[in-house]
Amino acid sequence: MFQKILIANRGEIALRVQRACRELGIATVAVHSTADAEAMHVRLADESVCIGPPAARGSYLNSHAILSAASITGADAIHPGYGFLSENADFAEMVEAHGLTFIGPSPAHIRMMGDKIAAKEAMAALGVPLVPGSTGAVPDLAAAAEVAERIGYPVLIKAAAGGGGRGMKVARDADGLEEAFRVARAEARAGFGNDAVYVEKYLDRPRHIELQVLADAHGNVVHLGERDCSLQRRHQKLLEEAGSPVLTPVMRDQLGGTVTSALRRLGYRNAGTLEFLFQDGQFAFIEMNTRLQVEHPVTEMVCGIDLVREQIRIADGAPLGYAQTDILFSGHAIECRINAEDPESFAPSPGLVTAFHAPGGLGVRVDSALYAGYQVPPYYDSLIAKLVVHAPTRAGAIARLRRALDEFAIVGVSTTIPLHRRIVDDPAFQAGEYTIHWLERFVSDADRTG
Ligand code: MV4
Repeated sequence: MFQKILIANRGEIALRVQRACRELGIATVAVHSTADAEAMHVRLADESVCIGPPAARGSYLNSHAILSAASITGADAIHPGYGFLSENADFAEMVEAHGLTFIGPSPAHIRMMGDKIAAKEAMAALGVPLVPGSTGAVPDLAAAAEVAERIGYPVLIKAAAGGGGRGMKVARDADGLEEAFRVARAEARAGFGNDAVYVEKYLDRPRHIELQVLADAHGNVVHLGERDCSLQRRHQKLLEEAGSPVLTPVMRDQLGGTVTSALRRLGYRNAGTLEFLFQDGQFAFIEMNTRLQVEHPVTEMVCGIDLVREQIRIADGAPLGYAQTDILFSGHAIECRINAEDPESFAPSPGLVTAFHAPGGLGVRVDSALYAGYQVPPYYDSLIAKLVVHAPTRAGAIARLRRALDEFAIVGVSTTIPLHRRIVDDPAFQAGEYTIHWLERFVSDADRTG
């Protein structure tokens, strides 16, 4: 087993990885920017190394500084967390070239899933359902028009190098196709240096449902059920649930069976998440994430499996040690992302946290690196805490969530806690009836009604 792991991240996820390391008896190395010298992930690590200036490009994205830190501290593996270098195939390759272990999938699989066209082709060939659309990239407007006529409007033009909502344009009809194609292609070239685009049928009211998988280096693949991540605004998720309010155990088993057999044949290793759109009872694969995700705790709560511990064991070559039938889904979990943001305008709200009190009690988990006296820096993501609740039923989880939100006190910076309180009190949310468009309407309706 590894003796020492360098955690190439900050904030709550750096603490999350440290916790798994500590339970496995592995020493931890924190890296930090000059802005994070007083951060909790630095205080709680066994050792820490300053790797550069506040801007992430010079620090948390500085692969050379991170590899140097690993080298001088004698770390034998690197956990990238989420964001930053977590889905950078070149970084994973450099880590391996230095004789260290990258705690994640192979560079080849990271690279394949980073190319959305390659990811879809691979999944389609392995029997995973897709949204109707072009087979691969469309070379020109005529080819895009041909596909659109075949599948019917509206269609979406997506960038092969996109993902997470960047580089997409809707064409409502044939008249709108030329502009959508031209703009999508120009944005893809400017944004990603790769102007390959593809066409998909536009689904107008889907839910966003993703499936968590774990795969070891010996061909064992299991799924840990789904998360419903439909509650989002401008591609920023705000609240996630496990399981989805609209999935039955039979649907979960069916999707899980398709996905695990595909990943077994692909030779995938470590943790991964397949993203689907779900509409009219049908799943359609859109993308795969080759990292640990922000919302992984809801899956941990319903399965009782520590995903980071599993990532580390898998990277060390250990077999999973359990089969699909050993994984039992128990109860319902909900996560609220608490951001240091104005709950009305969503403008970032960095600054001094003057008081901090986290909720507790049965079925409540708070993942956060916050403390009273901490200065939330303006340079990074505004996520400051994840409130996760677990209860036997969805209604029980909602009641627990409301109670925990009322206990939560963060003073000095504005947070999204008031917005979460309004969401949990909403009848449509309580009924589980929402699509990916629900939250944007909910927020703007509140604007109009004051
Ligand atoms: C779509 C779609 C509708 N139809 N594809 C946005 C992010 C990227 N991961 C894929 N996205 C979408 N792809 C088809 N064919 C709608 C979205 C979409 C979305 C998806 C998941 C979560 C939030 C979203 C918000 C807006 C649009």
